[in-house]
Amino acid sequence: MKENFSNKNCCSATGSAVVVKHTGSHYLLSRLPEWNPFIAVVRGKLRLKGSTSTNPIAVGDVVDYQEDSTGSFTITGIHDRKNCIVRKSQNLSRQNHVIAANIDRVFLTVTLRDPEVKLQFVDRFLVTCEAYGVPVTILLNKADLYRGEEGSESLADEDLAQMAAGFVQIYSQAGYDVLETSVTTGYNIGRLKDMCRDKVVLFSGQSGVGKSSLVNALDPSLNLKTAEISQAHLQGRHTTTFYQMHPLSCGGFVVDTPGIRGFGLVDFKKEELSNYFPEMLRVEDNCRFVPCTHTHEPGCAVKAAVEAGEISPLRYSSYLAMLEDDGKYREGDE
Ligand SMILES: Nc1nc2c(ncn2[C@@H]2O[C@H](COP(=O)(O)OP(=O)(O)O)[C@@H](O)[C@H]2O)c(=O)[nH]1
Ligand SMILES: [Mg+2]
Ligand SMILES: [Zn+2]
Repeated sequence: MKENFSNKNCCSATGSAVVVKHTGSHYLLSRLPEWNPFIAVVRGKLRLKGSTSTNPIAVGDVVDYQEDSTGSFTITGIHDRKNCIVRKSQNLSRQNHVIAANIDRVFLTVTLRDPEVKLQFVDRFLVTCEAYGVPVTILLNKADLYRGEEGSESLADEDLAQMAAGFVQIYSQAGYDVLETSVTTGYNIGRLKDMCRDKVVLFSGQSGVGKSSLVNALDPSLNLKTAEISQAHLQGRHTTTFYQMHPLSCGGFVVDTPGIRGFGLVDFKKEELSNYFPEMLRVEDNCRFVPCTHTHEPGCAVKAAVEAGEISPLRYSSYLAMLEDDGKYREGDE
């Protein structure tokens, strides 16, 4: 085949690149970490390497592309995914929708007030991240609501400050990183920037916690809309929702998922659920029975750890509630 030099501006005739946007009919690809998006299309059905199933291509997927003689690009293959975030449909078709692939870190954003964090929502979300193999950091945003001015001893709100300390304690004890942030004061925004550098990250959490504000604080040029009431209408639907990746001026890339506050709960076997609670996974080898559901079995190391204060009783009750639910929980059930 003769070389085609008609589209030399950014791309060679074949190669691999990352999907940075999907808009119904076509995809935008860029060879990260370069930011030079170009259009590509899929013809026919693509098979995932090493898998017999067909699957839609998601933002974050690494794909192979080929340029044809007219200078347009076709996606010819998808690379294996490091991880992917799947959203279960709430309708009867039970179809799964891949939100994003190859995410380096999810920032689960919560606030103590406006809106008030629901621990069961947090715990379900964390279980989902564990099941998908996506590293997660919890951002406790709006820290200005309870923290005094930098360098001063005074606390803005003692009660809220105590709740914050309790929250941080529960989740650090479970093995998660919790970063308190404030867009208003800039508190820990620098550390957040450091965590995003050269990574593909995603912000998730309930509406109103400050996801868009945080992303704008990382890179004001993105100018994402904040406090958007219309977002409420997007929740629970995904037909009109397109995901896309934005480059951050501080380095790294953020996947924007409009209207998504959680990912729903994955299907799991009852005896596997505790594997998705890191603090239970750590001790369950010492349970007398294998498998152990950590409910009624004698000699249960998890229950012993709860009684010894090594596992938070709140986390344990979330675990029990999830066992009871039997996977019935779906996103939007807050
Ligand atoms: N006090 C305070 N308000 C914040 C902070 N971050 C965001 N907000 C406000 O919270 C509201 C929701 O923010 P937005 O970014 O739209 O939340 P999103 O729905 O998660 O994207 C807006 O009114 C923001 O100004 C913060 O750190 N402190
Ligand atoms: Mg937003
Ligand atoms: Zn047990």
